[in-house]
Amino acid sequence: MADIETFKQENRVFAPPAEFVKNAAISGMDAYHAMCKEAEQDYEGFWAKLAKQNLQWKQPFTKTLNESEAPFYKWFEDGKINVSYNCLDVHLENGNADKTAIIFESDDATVTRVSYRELHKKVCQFANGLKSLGVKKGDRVVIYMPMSVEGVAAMQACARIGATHSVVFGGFSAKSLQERVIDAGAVAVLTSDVQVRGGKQLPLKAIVDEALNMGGCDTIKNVIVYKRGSGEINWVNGRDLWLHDVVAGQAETCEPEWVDAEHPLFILYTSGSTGKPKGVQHASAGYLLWAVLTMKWTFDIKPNDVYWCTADIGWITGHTYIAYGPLAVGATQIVFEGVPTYPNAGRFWDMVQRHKASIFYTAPTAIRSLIKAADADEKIHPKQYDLSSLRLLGSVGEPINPEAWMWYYKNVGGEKCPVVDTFWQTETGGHMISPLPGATPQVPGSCTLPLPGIAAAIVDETGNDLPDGNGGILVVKRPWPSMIRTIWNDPERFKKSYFPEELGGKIYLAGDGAIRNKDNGYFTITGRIDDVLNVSGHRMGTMEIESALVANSMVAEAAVVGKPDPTTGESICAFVVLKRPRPTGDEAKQIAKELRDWVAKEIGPIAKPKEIRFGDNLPKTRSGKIMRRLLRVLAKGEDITQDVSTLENPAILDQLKEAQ
Ligand code: 6R9
Repeated sequence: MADIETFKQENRVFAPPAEFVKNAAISGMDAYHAMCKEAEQDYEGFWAKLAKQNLQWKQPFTKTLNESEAPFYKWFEDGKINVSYNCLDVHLENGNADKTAIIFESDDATVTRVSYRELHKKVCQFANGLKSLGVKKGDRVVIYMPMSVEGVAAMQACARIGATHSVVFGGFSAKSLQERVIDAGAVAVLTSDVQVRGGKQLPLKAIVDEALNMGGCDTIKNVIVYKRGSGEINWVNGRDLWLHDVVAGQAETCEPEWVDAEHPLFILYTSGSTGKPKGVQHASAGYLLWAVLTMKWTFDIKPNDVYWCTADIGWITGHTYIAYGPLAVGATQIVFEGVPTYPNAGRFWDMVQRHKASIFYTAPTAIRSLIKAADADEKIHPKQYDLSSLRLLGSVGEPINPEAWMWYYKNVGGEKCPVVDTFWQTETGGHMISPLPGATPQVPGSCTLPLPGIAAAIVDETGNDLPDGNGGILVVKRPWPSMIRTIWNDPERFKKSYFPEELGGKIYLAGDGAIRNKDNGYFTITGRIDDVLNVSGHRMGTMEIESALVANSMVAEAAVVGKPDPTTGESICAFVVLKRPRPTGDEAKQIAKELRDWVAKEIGPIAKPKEIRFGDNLPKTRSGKIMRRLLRVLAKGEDITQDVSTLENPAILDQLKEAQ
């Protein structure tokens, strides 16, 4: 897809429209620089002021930042707060009770509107129901639910009673779910009978049953099931309860549980460079503060906006920019159950048109697949729809190639909407590097500049600053309120992964490479520097997939690498050595299919290798290390030009050259 024009255009600059600048929360670059300066001059004062202005505290904090146990930083630690109170009750008190909080559109396009008053009631009843089952502050609750008002309410209900939620994306397998339940020591699973996507009902409760039957999940007392579908499901008496029964007759108000600012709001598992997913732990107040500020700064949210983030609540984007941020600022948002291609690939544009969405936030992989679809079928091209309600576009999850950026800007935004390319991570809690729509001139493919208060920098392997124009390691030099607090159950891994000694132990290592432009200081993310892949904006560890493959009794050895893919960004390519002789032809095809299905069962369909190549061995150094660098070249279909003299078995490269 990328053509040479793309690269010629990379110096194109798109200034925000004057009208946008005039009304923006942060208006013009001078305002941006002034805020950065304020943060630099009095870092704690900057954050303290914002935390007082933007959050409602039960008990105000007196200490802003505690660095005494760095890198276990604490923010606003003696303050008391409740996140759900800040997302719901505040709007009932300020006259916005009847404002629409959620416009829910189901897979089959049934639309339900829920006001702040109604959502508050739903959350309170849900919270009271959880309490009636004995769920209390500090307990962990796993949420394995589809995109739904109930899914958002489940997260808010946990926050209301001080239970720490761990949302597991509905695409993860029983095995992945079981591992997360065990690691978190959860007391309950909130799920639904099915999820509906693209006209099909897919089981969810059955996967929960399978996970809990695998053993080790003894901490689970209840499974609460939201009824979404129509069919019969398996039922475990005494453990399983319908959500409608749990909430029936519950009081419509629920006094929030006031928790310490640092109380863990949630755990969200994400992939790292080793086999085991990391339970990223976030705090309450600091996380919420950044969710609110970035809604205001990056999304320039206004009372009349119709905001739409297309992420799933199973990912961090769905946490910060669906379940918490938009509610905390009292916005009206669209929550969508379905997929972008059903009933056809014009679904997003049709929905923007029908609901008059004004802010639209999606992933480059979705944009690229919709470009393809629009090229193939004029009828679902964005130009066929009235998208004039849009005023701001956003991108998240992976680098957006300039060509996709330009298409988005022109065809969706009508060349009048700023595009905010937001760089951030599960661990950062919210946006880190992004244009401000009413200030920053945008350059396609660059996430531009750090947000005020975010000390992003580019360093070498020993932590020294690199001059602009040099590619290096992306770090953040000062703690910020919404940063990861620890890895659940594994503080040592937290230190090693994010605050490595090689970099001095106090600066945050993002895990991405980046380069800063010499002229304007703009950042461009060059991709992960560890063994983490990004497939359709989903993070996956190569080691995780390798462990799944070798867990199959046929497999002796496996190495997984990423291969550039025009639609999904990267695709998964696995090199596999079987215990039996190397298969070819139909046998190879058959075994490759079996292994793909195996990985889907072990981790989830999103982790299925697109390509599997079999060899008698893998390219290894004399000390036995697999040379993944060479495998990446082979996966791309390129010839190896590197020195292979340290390779023990160079002949193997020919065998692995081609896909079977
Ligand atoms: C929010 C989210 C994080 C990784 C991150 C990076 C990539 C995200 C990006 C981007 C370039 C952007 N990434 N946004 N790369 N430009 N605007 O996606 O969190 O799932 O934890 O993934 O995604 O590689 O390190 P998460």
